[in-house]
Amino acid sequence: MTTHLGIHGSVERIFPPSLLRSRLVDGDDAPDADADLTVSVVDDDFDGIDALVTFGYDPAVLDSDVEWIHVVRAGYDEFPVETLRDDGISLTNSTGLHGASVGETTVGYFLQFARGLHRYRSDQREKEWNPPAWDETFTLEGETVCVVGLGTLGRGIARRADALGMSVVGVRRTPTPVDHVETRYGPADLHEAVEDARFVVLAVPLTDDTEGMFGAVELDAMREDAYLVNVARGPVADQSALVSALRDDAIAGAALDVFEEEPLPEESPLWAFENVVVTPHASAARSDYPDRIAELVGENVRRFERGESLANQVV
Ligand code: NDP
Ligand code: 7N6
Repeated sequence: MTTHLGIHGSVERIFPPSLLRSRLVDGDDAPDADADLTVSVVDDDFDGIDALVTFGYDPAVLDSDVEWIHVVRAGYDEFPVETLRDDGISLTNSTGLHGASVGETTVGYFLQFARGLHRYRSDQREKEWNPPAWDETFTLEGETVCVVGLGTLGRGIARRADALGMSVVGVRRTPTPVDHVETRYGPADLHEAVEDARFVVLAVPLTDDTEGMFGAVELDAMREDAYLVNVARGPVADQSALVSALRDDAIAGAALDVFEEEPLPEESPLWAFENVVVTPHASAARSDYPDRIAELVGENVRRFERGESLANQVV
C-alpha cells in the first residue's frame, strides 16, 4: 500500500514542516514495514493526499480523499468532530506529549510567585534594588495546589508539585485515584476543591462542559492569597471576571498561557498587572517536539497501513 502523507503548512506555528518530513522519510521513526510512504508539505491542495498532519483545521479536507487527520496539538477544539465522523475521516491528536513541558512551566509559575522572581526581573530592567518586604514571600512546601483536569497535563503538574512538597488535590470526571493527588473531586464539587488551594491550575480540554467553567463564582470561591494558572484554553476561564477579580484584589495573581483571543491584544488590561504573568501559549514548547510528533505519526502510519486502530484516536 502507498500512503501519501501531507504535512500542512500550518504546522509551521510550532516547527518547520520540513523537519517532520525528513524525520518521517529518513529518521528513526520512518515507518519501516512494507510501507511505501510519500510525504509532502501541502497548503490548500490535498489532491492525492490520504493522511494529513496539521496544526489548524481546513474545511477543504471535506472535499478531498483525506481519510485520516493528525493534529499536532492535544487540543482539538477547533475541529468539527461530528462532521469528520459523518464524513468517515479519522482524527488523532497529540495528547501524551506535554506532561513534562507544561508540568515544568507550571511549577515555574508557582516558584515565580512564591519567591517573587517576576518582580526582581522587572526591577532589574530599571536597575532597581528592591528586597522583598518581610511578608511578601512564601515557600511552596506545605502549600496546596488544586489541579483541574488530571490527564497528561494535570498528572505532569501533580507529580512535580508533589516533588516540591506541596499537597495536591484535583478535579476530574472519573472517580479513580491518580498518583500524587491526595483527594479527587468531581466537576460538581469544583468550588470545594479550590477553596483551600494557594494555586488553582486549569488543565482541561475546551468542551461545551468546560467553556466558562471558571467564572466569577469560582474566582470568588478561591482564597484571596491564591493564584490562578491557565494552561488549558482561554475560554475555560471567564477573562473579564478574572480581570475584575484582579482589580478587586479578590485573588493574589494569575499566570496565563492561553487567552480568549491570541495573540493577547495590545489593549488587554492583563498586560499591565504586576501580579499577572503572561506567556505566549508557550508552556508546552520544547525543541524536540518534531521528534515526538514523528514518533507518534510514524507509529500511526504503520497502523493506518495495516488497517489497525490508531493511537490517540478522537474519531
Ligand atoms: P487529557 O485528555 O489527557 O486530559 C484531560 C483531563 O481533563 C482528564 O483528566 C479529564 O477527566 C478532564 N476533564 C475533561 N472534562 C472535564 C470536566 N468537565 N470537568 C473536569 N475534568 C474534566 O488532555 P491533556 O492533559 O493532554 O490536555 C488537556 C488540554 O490542555 C488540551 O485539550 C489542550 O486544550 C490544553 N493543552 C494546552 C497546552 C498549552 O500549550 N498550553 C499544551 C497541551 C494541552 P477524566 O480523567 O475524568 O477523563
Ligand atoms: C504546542 C502545543 C496543545 O493543545 O495548545 C497546545 O497541544 C499546543 C507545542
